[in-house]
Order: sequence, then structure tokens, then C-alpha cells
Amino acid sequence: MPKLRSDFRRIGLALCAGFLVAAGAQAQTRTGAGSTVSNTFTLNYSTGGFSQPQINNTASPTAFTVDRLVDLTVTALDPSVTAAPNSTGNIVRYRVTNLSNDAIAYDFATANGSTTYTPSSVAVTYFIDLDNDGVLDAGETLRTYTGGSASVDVSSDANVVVIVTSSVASGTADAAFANLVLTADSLFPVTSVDPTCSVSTCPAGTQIVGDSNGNSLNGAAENVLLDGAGVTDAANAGNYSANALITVVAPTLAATKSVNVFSSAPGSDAACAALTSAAPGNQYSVPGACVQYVISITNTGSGQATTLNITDRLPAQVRFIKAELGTSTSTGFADDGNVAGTGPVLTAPSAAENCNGTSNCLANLTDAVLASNQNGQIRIWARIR
Ligand SMILES: [Ca+2]
Ligand SMILES: [Ca+2]
Ligand SMILES: [Ca+2]
Ligand SMILES: [Ca+2]
Repeated sequence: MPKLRSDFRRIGLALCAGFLVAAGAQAQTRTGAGSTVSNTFTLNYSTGGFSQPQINNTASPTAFTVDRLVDLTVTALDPSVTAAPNSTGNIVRYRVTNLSNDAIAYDFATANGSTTYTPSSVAVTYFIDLDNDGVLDAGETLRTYTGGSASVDVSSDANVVVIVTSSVASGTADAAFANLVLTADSLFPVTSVDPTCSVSTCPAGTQIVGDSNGNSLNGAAENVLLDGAGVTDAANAGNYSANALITVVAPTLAATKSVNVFSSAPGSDAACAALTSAAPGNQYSVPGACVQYVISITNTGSGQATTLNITDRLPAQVRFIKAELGTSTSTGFADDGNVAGTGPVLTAPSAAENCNGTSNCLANLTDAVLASNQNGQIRIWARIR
């Protein structure tokens, strides 16, 4: 029976596909607000073998007006983003979907939810996202939005991407955050699909208020608000809201410089260069002694410090021996991808250079970043002259 079973399976799949198509078609095609739905019936019968006149209601069909369903959803396309202190143009996007059976214009309002910093320079733009990919494509028009105004008409089932940009003030602390709530509210469109609309009953750009005195089967379409409750809005109010979180990510740098006498009398520059710690016993900073300077940078913030530039000019009383990078953590300084070349680049003077304190013996670190929770060091060996 394998053949029969596979036929059954094929029929089953075909049935499922049919249901899916039907369900999809139903979801995407709502009968337009203001449509008139009429229906008739006929009754034929006989008695004693002789047919009798038909009974029907074709002279007065049952009819009703399809009311205006108002529904929408708002979701955050960027529910959680990070931003740097002193940054501008930080973007969070939301998707607004018109689930009504009419074109709707929207009021877009932004508000601060729970915050520890206040986003500034908040601006709203939007576009009707024809392919619903969240991205502004050719053929889609980006529009600026002025608070309190009405958007362009959004067709039934169409999606709008609302882009909210904001700035973070300089000095805003690491881990500060802002919750940014977008609420879309339903307004009458300029061009409704509803033939029962008049300028006075559906004034463009004004709030759609739900009907409150019960259904009238015929006449003008009544407004039925069937939206749910978003993060801050109530159900059945013609609106919906969603939240996006912006978290400030900043480096927190602490820098120290120390000097340690490795040996009172190393004997040679090469011997000084070979020391990795102080020799046993008391060591003194006498002429000829080998010392090590350590510049140590630690990032305890959650953001990466970039475009680092550290310079150290040795004083005239020493001779430069060597310099190298070090760390007390896993990686220390790393390449700055936004600076050409592969870093970190430590530029050091020539070995055995007698320093003059003004124009030579310069150690310089460039093309470097220091990630969160990393320590980076520049270690410099020198001998006292
Ligand atoms: Ca698109
Ligand atoms: Ca009514
Ligand atoms: Ca609502
Ligand atoms: Ca680089």
C-alpha cells in the first residue's frame, strides 16, 4: 500500500496548501469600510404535483453596511541598541501595521519611558515599507514627520517603518539608558475607501472615535476600535505603542605611570634590557642603574576606547634602552580597525639613545584600541645617566 499512502499524503498536502491560501487571502483582504453587503433567497415548492409561485426577497434583499474596523500593531524593529556618549543620529526603528479595513493616517508620538538619561534632538521620519523588509528601498519614500501632524494615508495591511533618531549628551555615564516609546494613533485618512464618508463624518487628520450607541445595520459605517493594549496605551483606543531601549556604552579609563629600579648596577645596556623584574636585595636609583617605567591603562567601562594616542618623552637624565607593550589581562591594546594599517603601533626611539628631554626619546602608541575590561601597558627600560 505504499502507493496509496503517498497519494493520501499528497492529497493532504494539497488540502493544507488550499487552507493556507484561503487563510492568507482572508487575512489580507478585509471587506472595505462602508461596503454594502446584500443577500437574497428563493423558495420553490410544489403541491399535488403542481409547482407553486416562488417565494423570495429579491424585492428587498437583506443588507448591511460594513463598519470601520480600526486596528493596528506597533513593534520595535530595534528593541535594544547601544549608543556612545556625545553621539548623534542614534536610530531605533518601529514597524506600524495597519490592520484596519480602511486607509488610516497616523499620529506618531514619542515619549520617554524609564530613563537614566534623556535623549535629545529627537526626530521622527517614516516610510511606507512596500516589501516589509524594514529597509528604505528604491521606490519607497522617506518622509519627515512633525509632531501632532497626520502621516500620509496608509492602506489597509500596509506597513510603515518609523525611524526615531536621538542624541546622547557628552559625559553621559556608561550603562545609562533610555526607553523610547512610540505610539501610533489612528486618524481619518485623506482618501477613505468608505463611500459613506463625508467631509463632516470622516474629517481627514482627526481622531477616529469609536461608536458608542450600538450597531445600526445600514447607513454610514460605524467606527469599531479593536486595537489591543501596547506598552503604554489602552485597548480599544485606536492606538498602539512599543518600546525600544537605548543603552549608553562608554569606556572608563584609568591611567597610571610608575617607575621601578630593576638594578643598581646592571653592568650593560643589554643586561638592563634583559631584566624583567627587580634584582634581589635593595636596588638604588644611582647613575648607571636600570629602571623600568610602566604606563598602565585600564578600561573598566563597557565600551571600547578607540583612537588611543599615548606619548611619553623620557627625561634628559636617562638613556633609552627599549620599549614594549604589555598587559595584565588577556589582550591589552589591539588594532584600531578605523586607523589604516595593523596596530597597535608603538614607535620607540633608537636603543642607547641619550635623552635630551626635548626632542628625542619619544615613545608613542597609535592605531590602538582598548576593549572593555582590558589593561594595556607600555613598558620602557632606561638607564640613569
Ligand atoms: Ca523596504
Ligand atoms: Ca451606532
Ligand atoms: Ca490601543
Ligand atoms: Ca589599524
